[in-house]
Amino acid sequence: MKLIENWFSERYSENLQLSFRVSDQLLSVKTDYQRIDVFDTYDFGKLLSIDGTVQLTEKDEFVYHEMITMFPYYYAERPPRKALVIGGGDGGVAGQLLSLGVESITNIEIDNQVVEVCKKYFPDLADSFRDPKVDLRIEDGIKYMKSSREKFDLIIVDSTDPEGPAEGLFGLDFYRDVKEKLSPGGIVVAQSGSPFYQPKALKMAYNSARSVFRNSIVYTAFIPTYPSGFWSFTMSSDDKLEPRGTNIEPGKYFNSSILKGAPELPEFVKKILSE
Ligand code: AG3
Repeated sequence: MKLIENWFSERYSENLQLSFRVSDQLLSVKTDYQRIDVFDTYDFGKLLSIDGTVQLTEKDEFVYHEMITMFPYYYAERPPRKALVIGGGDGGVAGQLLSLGVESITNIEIDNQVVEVCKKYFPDLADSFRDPKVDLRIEDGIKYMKSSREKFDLIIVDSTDPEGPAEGLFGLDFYRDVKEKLSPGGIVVAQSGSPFYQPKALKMAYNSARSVFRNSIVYTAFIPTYPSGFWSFTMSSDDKLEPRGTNIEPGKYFNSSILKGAPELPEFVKKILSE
């Protein structure tokens, strides 16, 4: 008989948390940047947490990874051929880009341990790093943006929340550097937090993006294991942002109606963006 129940909880506030019952804790390491934990949960499969916040679970990672790659992919005027991923040390974004046929992917992850942990516990995602089309570099994304001379058709910022190492990825300075790295008509997209619980994160990303780019749109997706289950992404370009509606290959979440509908925002989110 099992006497003890184990739970992992992400704390949203003093008064609120989301808890997963776990059958096992597979790993807990403190790296130079953050704490990484892997749990085996009953309902969502393996779960990766960084500094106590859910990064992905086996069961629902597809929503986030499809929406941060397929969505901007089908907004680009021409199919993007060269992409840059900032963060994304689990390999999920790189994997989606490969499935879309992107020819060259540079992936800049600050924490080597995230990559190592994901190779071991989430091989379905991290195996994308074995593909020769993916150039994985362990480097600070903010510094890379300042030093590199390369240009990209699509830049994807797959970061943690704007606390700790990722904070600078939501700021104006970073977006100025991003603009320099985009080829003509290029698109940048970033995860921008839960509009309900993290309106500041969304505001920060949106305001930074808007000060630098001619066009920015916010779109949302349903991600059950992230705070409030309702998540935002901010996408920008100096070119017009319009869906390129042809030959859409649906994913498990993404399809042509989501491409049209995801930028439709509830009133409280519009309010955050206009304040
Ligand atoms: N990166 C975004 C995770 C943000 C989650 N925040 C939270 N749980 N408070 C996900 C990495 C997946 N490639």
